[in-house]
Amino acid sequence: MAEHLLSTAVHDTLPGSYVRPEPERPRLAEVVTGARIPVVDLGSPDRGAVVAAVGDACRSHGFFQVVNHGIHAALVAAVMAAGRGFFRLPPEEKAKLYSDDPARKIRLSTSFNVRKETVHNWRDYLRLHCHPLDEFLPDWPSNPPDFKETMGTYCKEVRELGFRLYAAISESLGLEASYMKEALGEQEQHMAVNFYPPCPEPELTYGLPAHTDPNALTILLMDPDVAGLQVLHAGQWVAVNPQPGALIINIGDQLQALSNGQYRSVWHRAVVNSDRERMSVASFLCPCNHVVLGPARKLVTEDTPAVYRNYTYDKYYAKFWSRNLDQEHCLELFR
Ligand code: AKG
Repeated sequence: MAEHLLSTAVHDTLPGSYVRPEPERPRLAEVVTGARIPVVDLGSPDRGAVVAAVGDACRSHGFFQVVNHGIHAALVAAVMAAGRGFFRLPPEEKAKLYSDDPARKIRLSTSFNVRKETVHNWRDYLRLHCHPLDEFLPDWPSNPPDFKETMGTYCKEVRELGFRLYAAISESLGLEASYMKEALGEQEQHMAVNFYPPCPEPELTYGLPAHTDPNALTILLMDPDVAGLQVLHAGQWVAVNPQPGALIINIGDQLQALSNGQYRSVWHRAVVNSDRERMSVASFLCPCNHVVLGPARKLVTEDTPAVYRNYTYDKYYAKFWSRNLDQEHCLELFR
């Protein structure tokens, strides 16, 4: 129900339904700060160097930042402003879009899956299907007034950026540049505008608990000056502090499968803080629902047998939403 939204009220105490059991808490004091996840300069004229840097980052971290990515800083700023403007709308206006049904293609919701979960997360989110854009745009929020145009333009540019990244990722695996894009079929695209209000007891809860992304590739835009995203690297949680103007890229479960496990869909989480609200905009490129997915043939050899069974994304995605966010991915192992 819409009254569950966190963004409609100021909170002085953390309700019990958000409190994680002691062993599951974020242990913020143990998080590695000041480390940098790899940076890839997409503006470099040296294609070989870009492909090598993407491959290295996918192997070592599963996460990287891209700079000189071609999406204009003014558009990025407008996207953040439109998102914030949306969450500042009066409660009655936001209530019109509220739904806790994961099957709804346009919805404002809270936590992750309030129908299933036992402990909630300190997050509201606006989830939008984005492709084909003309099909969904009419039902997107019409407030703030520039929301549709700004977010629509951003979605198209992000999609193109994603396709450029697929080419570099394919090449870095020794595949044709077109491989990933073709293997994933006519792709769906979703967007989550995540809003994390200040939280009275951030050490007891999460904005989003540790998870891997079920889609193929995620392009994340976030407040550069409010920390919150953390990635699991070498057994430790590492805080991500993006360079100004950078976008964060991560490999999702589908690229883990297509790469036959060479690239990992890495665990990440969002923590909250007591002083400042935080916003992020996650763009998810997803496979076509019905194409058969599985390890690329060229990557399956006698020495590197197929790690995953073939499957279709519609079944995969249904399984993803039927469980808790912080469970192991649902790729089925051969062994
Ligand atoms: C997601 O939307 O799946 C995220 O992981 C968002 C992380 C963030 O807000 O930094």
